[in-house]
Amino acid sequence: MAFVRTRIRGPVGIITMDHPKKLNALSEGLIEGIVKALARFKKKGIRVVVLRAKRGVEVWSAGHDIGELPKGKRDPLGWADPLRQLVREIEEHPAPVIALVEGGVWGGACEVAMVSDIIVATPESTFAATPAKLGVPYNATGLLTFMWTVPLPMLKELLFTAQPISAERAAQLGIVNHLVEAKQIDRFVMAMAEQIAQNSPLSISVMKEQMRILASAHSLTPRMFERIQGLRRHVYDSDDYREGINAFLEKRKPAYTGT
Ligand code: LCV
Repeated sequence: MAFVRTRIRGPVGIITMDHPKKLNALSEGLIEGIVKALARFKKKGIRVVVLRAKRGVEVWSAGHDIGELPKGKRDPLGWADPLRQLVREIEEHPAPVIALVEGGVWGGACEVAMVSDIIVATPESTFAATPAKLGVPYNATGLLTFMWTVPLPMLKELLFTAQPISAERAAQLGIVNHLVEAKQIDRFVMAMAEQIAQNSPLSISVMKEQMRILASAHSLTPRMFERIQGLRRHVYDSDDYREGINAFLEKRKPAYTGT
């Protein structure tokens, strides 16, 4: 599988993102590798999945591959976008997914870590939610993932500043389950995975699916949904949306005009 390596250790399946050239940006190819690994693990009855990067990386994942974002006039985070598919695959995967985080987690990769069932991170890790920095209108289910994980005032600070927060702060907020030193994190995560694997996989998978259904139970009327889509379209049709992407690709700071 391109950009992804997998390993099975007893009841635990390990997926390692491995595209250093692009800092594990969530490109279509890297996401395809993760999705295929999850499908293989499901077939094999794997009881816990660990999603990680290679040891010692500075960046766990740089988030959505910015070069793959549409250049405007199309929803950048629509249903079929690979990032949206990946988030759904993780939340619907029958086995718990533990995100073993080391390094910087950016943009959509924050959502990938937060939609995972458990996050174990090294103290040096950081988390940055970046739609505002790029001028991107994040999508409704994506914001819900964040809202389930981060207290609203803190989520607004994360989203509006687009600045990284430390794993320590994330742990204080309950976003990160455990902070573990880099030299112990492998052993810690494997011990937790093996502990979970000893419990009833049926009970666990059904509780995971129940919590997903209950958390996403919202009385959103068609009128509300259309308003959300209209607001988002105003953004991805804007000059600012194109400016955010072009500025990144041209390696310069964006100059937003609010138009
Ligand atoms: C493609 C990349 C990327 C990348 N895509 O190394 O959440 S939303 O709505 O924003 C959503 C749409 C989303 O997730 O958008 C992406 C959000 N991600 C970010 O804003 C992070 C963008 N990357 C960076 O800020 C820097 O790369 C960090 C700080 C992660 C690392 O900086 P550093 O100086 O160590 P470079 O920037 O030089 O990156 C190394 C190579 O990886 C590419 C980048 O273009 C460069 O490629 P070249 O060597 O060909 O120049 N790269 C980094 N991030 N998200 N490509």
